[in-house]
Amino acid sequence: MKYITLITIALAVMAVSCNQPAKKETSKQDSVAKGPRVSVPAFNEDSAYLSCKTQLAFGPRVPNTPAHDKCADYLIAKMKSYTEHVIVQKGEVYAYNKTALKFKNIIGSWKPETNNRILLCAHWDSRPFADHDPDKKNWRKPVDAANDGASGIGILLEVARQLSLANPPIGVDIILFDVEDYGPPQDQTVENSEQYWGQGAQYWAANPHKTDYVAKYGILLDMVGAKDATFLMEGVSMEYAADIVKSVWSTGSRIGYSSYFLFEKGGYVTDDHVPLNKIRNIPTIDLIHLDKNTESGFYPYWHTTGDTFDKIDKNTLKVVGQTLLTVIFEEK
Ligand code: AHN
Ligand code: ZN
Repeated sequence: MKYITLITIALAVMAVSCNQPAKKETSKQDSVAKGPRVSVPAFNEDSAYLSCKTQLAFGPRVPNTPAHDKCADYLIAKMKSYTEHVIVQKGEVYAYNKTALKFKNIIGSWKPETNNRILLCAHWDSRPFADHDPDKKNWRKPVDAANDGASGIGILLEVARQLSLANPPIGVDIILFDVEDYGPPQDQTVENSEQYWGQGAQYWAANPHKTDYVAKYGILLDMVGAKDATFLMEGVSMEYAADIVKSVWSTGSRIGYSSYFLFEKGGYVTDDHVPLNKIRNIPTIDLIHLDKNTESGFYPYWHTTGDTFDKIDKNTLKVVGQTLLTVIFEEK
């Protein structure tokens, strides 16, 4: 099944042909010259890379396994080393097959007293099923989830470290969501299957860690570590938060990363940003590697046993991490 539907492609073609101005010719000189407007810390890609590696060393972080428990302890300890404001939201949700899944959403905050704030998030659990592996024998094996999980978390932990060193101009919450990736295997028919994806985020959206929680906008990272990643403008993000998409893409392009941030519409993805937009009304974008040349529409090793540490590229971690830090420190 093609995940990015034909309708989406038709819409994308329309959007490109009707709305998009001709791609601006920016010379290399321009993008180098127009750096950040304010002083922005330098994102350390080695540090993000190492924390990806540490997550993978636990083994696949599949809910209800020892690797999942140990990884949670690691993430909580790291977050507590970067801010005194850490909340671990624990609970239980039910998988498509009625398995009770214990989860931990891990929330770190900076300037918790202000409502002038933004939210950054990614998922830290690993998918139990490599159901898009080219070899059918692997469809019930877990995914190492180097890119699909660990990359976003590695970047957010380094952003957290930077926020512990330099006070941001606005409030920031970093949420490491659990149980994103326990949706039904693609070879099984399940009714209303969308409800079984992004369950940690759904829980948080219905039960935020603070009553009356507000944020100006949110940025979700998903599959943000592969070499030469391409970030298309994802459909749900464009419906709910087009101005945020455009501004993040512009910032990334301006600081020199225009080959990653493509001003081109991609398909609609069922991801953790959906409940944030629909339940909590926080305009939230999905910064996700969408590939025009794969059958799934995603990064080539998505939900395969090939989503391993060797797929992680330090340059891409730097691109995403530096763009996020620029977005944060240019806020007012
Ligand atoms: C679905 O496969 C329905 N959504 C993709 C969201 C996802 C899974 N992102 C990473 N893993
Ligand atoms: Zn996944």
